[in-house]
Amino acid sequence: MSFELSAATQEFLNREHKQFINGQWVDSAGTDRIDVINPATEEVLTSVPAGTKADVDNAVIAANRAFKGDWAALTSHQRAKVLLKFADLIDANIQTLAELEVLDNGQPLMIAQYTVSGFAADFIRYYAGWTNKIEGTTIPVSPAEAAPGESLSFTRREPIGVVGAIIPWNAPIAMAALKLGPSLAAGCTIVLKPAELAPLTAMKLCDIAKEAGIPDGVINLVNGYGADVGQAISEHQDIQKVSFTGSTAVGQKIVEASMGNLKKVTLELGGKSPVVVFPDADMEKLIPGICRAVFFLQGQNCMAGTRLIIHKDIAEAVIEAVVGALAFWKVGNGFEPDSLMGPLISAQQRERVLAYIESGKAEGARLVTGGNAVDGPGYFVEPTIFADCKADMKIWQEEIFGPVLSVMTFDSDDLDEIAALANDSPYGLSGSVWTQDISRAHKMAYLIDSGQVSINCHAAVDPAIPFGGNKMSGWGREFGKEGLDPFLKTKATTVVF
Ligand code: TAP
Repeated sequence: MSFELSAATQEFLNREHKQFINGQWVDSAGTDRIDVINPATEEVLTSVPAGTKADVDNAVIAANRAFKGDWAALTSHQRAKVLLKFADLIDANIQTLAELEVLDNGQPLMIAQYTVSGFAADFIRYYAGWTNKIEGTTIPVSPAEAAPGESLSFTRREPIGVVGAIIPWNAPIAMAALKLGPSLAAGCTIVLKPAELAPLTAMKLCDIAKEAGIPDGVINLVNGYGADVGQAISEHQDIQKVSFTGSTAVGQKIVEASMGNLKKVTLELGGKSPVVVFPDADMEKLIPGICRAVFFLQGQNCMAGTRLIIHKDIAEAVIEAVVGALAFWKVGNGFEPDSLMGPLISAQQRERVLAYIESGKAEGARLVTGGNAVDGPGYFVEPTIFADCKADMKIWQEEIFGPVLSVMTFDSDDLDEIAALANDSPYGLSGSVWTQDISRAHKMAYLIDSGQVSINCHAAVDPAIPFGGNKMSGWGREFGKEGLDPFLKTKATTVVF
């Protein structure tokens, strides 16, 4: 496989990577480094500092200064303008950012290009539009014994302060944009910790933000391990809010660590989303839809539709058609033009996924296709489908975060019974319903207990559509206007004339 990296990508890789604090790349207070591995080749691409609490302290000082200083001094129109420039420059750097994402995360180039432009840039642009629309309310009461017409009560929406953002490795640039967009639009400043397994595009975004004119200290990035840097952010007394995307287990640790100053916490956590299919589903939409729902990003996708709950009359035909469609889901290096599935992120993640596959076999599920690691360098795993699953199997209950679809059938018209199957999970992030019967579609969507339900598609995502989880899938919402609210606080003011 030969792919020539752009000069800008090569130049970025050749740099000595540091921490981005107060608008400058600076040395870490610690000396340890973390190798950044290409998951498709297992080669070391570069290394980043294993940051320390002292790095976080320095980043928070810079973020606090900018919060009260240069960032607060901009009008909302000026803030919008600089964010729009940031978005335009993300688009202008699409090739470098996409190449770095493929090298670092493994996803196919075409998907990386879409993520950079169709998601990250558009996400920043969407939130740039909110900067001058953050409004309070007037409240028609007469408090403090004022006569009617002789007082005014109103609210202001103010930025919450310095935000700590902790992100995972599965869609790195998308996750960084997800945190930067609403926090900066609200007027907050940020200390961002990328995942140690995929930090490169978040670092490149810091260069781009500086070029766009975002003042020094508004965006700070501290590389390092979650247990050190992530923990220091979660505990920090001068961070007012943590916005986290990652596993449920780490989300719980962050809640504990945040208690010292009762900082506000938003959590986007795991999922095990149901794909509920009725016999009248449109097969032309359904078959590619199931493949995308589960195999997009190699299944390392919190929204992945990994539990297929399908009427027994069509189950075998649909499974056969999905297996046929996998001919298009070629597994390979993300730079190969026809790859649709790259490697998993790490050897550890591959072992974890393979262990789930073994447990599926041991617990008696029927392996329909896949089930193996792919020979050669790289952490590739075949797209895998298990039929005849039972509700108590690990592959049915637990989030695998890999390319594994588990199938269970139903033989009933009782929507409550089908919904009980769909809701039999500690998670509640996404889900989809496939039918051409509009009443059944809406009733079923209503019954599914998750933050997002799609009808005749899976995981419809747009910057304007609120996204987040019920149950163990999280706290709060991101995206859309609701995604801005956690970065704002309300001040109620009353004046008596
Ligand atoms: P995690 O292990 O939870 O890691 C996420 C981030 O948290 C990483 O930056 C990690 O640092 C950091 N971290 C680890 N320990 C920490 C601690 N004690 N305190 C603070 N931060 C800590 O998740 P992952 O393996 O990267 O990602 C997979 C999980 O994320 C899946 O469960 C998936 O469902 C979920 N996810 C959810 C969503 C949404 S939107 N709901 C989106 C993507 C992924 P290091 O890894 O650098 O050590």
